[in-house]
Amino acid sequence: MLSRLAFALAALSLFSACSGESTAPGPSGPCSDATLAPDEYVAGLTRAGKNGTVGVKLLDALPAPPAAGSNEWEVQLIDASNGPLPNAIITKVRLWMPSHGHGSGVTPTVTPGENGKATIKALEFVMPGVWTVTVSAQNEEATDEATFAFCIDG
Ligand SMILES: [Cu+2]
Repeated sequence: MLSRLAFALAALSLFSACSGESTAPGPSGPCSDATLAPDEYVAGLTRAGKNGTVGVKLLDALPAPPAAGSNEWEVQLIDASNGPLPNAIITKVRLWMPSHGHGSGVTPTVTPGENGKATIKALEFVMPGVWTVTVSAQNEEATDEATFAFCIDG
């Protein structure tokens, strides 16, 4: 009798564990690959440079959050303390879909502005999913690159 009760309790706890899992919102949609952790878009989002020298601040995105189709970003090159780097320039902007292993097919254009700022146009996210945008930059002393990742909805 006691062992039956123990078994019933064990079965009940197993059941509740499973039902608990099933009610949790599971990953779904175009960005369900759990190995990729896209950024949550906010104006002013910063990404440090890989080498710790030239990072990028995403001042504004059009549309916001980034979406499928053609996007335009206002960015600013920044140092490790998020201060502007007036003499840094962007050398390359690369779009990539890590889970599919392909890029955009469209080369973004960069127009430099004041105080390390730049306008990046023709950011073409050609399909839904997680996209990375890697901004390569350099100043007098260093070259660096900073990468954003966003979930692009269909
Ligand atoms: Cu793709």
